[in-house]
Amino acid sequence: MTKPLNIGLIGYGFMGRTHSNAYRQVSKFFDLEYQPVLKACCARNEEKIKEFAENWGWESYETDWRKLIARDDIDAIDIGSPNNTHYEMALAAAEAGKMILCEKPLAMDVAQAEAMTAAVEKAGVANMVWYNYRRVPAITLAHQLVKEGRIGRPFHYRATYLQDWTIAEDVPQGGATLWRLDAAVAGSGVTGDLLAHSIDTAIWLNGPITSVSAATETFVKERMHQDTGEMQPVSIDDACMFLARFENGSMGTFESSRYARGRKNYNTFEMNGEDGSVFFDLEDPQILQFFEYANPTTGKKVEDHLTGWRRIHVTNFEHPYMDRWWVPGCTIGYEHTFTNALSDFLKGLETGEPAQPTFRDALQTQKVCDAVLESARERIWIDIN
Ligand code: 4PW
Repeated sequence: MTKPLNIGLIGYGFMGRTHSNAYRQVSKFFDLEYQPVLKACCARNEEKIKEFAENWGWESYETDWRKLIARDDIDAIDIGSPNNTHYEMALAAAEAGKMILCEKPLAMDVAQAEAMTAAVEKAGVANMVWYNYRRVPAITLAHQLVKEGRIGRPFHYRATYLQDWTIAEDVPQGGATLWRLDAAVAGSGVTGDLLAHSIDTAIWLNGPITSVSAATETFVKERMHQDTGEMQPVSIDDACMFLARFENGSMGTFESSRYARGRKNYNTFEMNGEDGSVFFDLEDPQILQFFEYANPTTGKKVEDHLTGWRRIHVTNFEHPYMDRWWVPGCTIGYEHTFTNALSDFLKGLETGEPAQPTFRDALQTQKVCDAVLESARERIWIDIN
């Protein structure tokens, strides 16, 4: 027996589109008890949200998010609007007893993230944060291999997240489309926008981060505001690098920039353990590279003529999520990571085993982000509890 789950989506930008696509696709590919219904979407600009609703097949729209949350016919609120709106909306949605799916990063800072986590836990509502890259099948496979103990005791974790779209000085900041460059709306620059993904993946694969030492840089000091046309100081971090220590004794390096010419969405990680290593690069998304310190036939721990890095094409039915999509060898893409995440959330409602990352998991990522920014400001190591 299937159960409808009425969704109310806030936001119609990039993430509004990825989420809408997931709601439309998920029941067609996954066997689920809960079936999302695209009940209503919401944004302040009526012309834009009406067009968005028609394009994606939302049954109705609202221009006031409080009205959306108050509607009796909405079961779950999806917060896909800019970062500075998450806090107020999540608190109101939890208060109204709605399930919440929230875009990353969870909040502007740890204080907000803590209050949001307390609110959903007090209300007892299902919650998840859209750290979608966990649902790239190759990354999920890396998680599986690490948890199976195949790389042994971890020593190193190395992550990079590079883009190049803000190099030109005449890229404006702020406004509806460039709020990621405005710290008052985004909370931070690459730390919250890009490294938050790397941190989420790192914690998932390698456990808690206990201390960090960071440096940030803002290369272009002033930009024109998109709405007012006025030149204003740039307050975000354009680039951030940090060292990390993990609870399990391993060490990490993280680097992110929007000034890495030629890099568009270069999200990589490598993890080196006593018995093996894994490497992933989002520019080659269907591949997981795996090095096993063992003879592949006998399993004996030796390096011999058969030892070497394997490029695993993560496109078989045996691989995470892939039995739900096409046939072996046929790849899936960026948008599928959101559909995979949504299927996990809906499965979680069915089984009572909440899909991760929950708000509580994302709070931990927020703690690392805040510690990174503080460390860069103060030029000291910061411990994370
Ligand atoms: O969350 C991130 C965004 O804000 C993304 O995963 C990539 O970088 C794509 O857009 C930005």
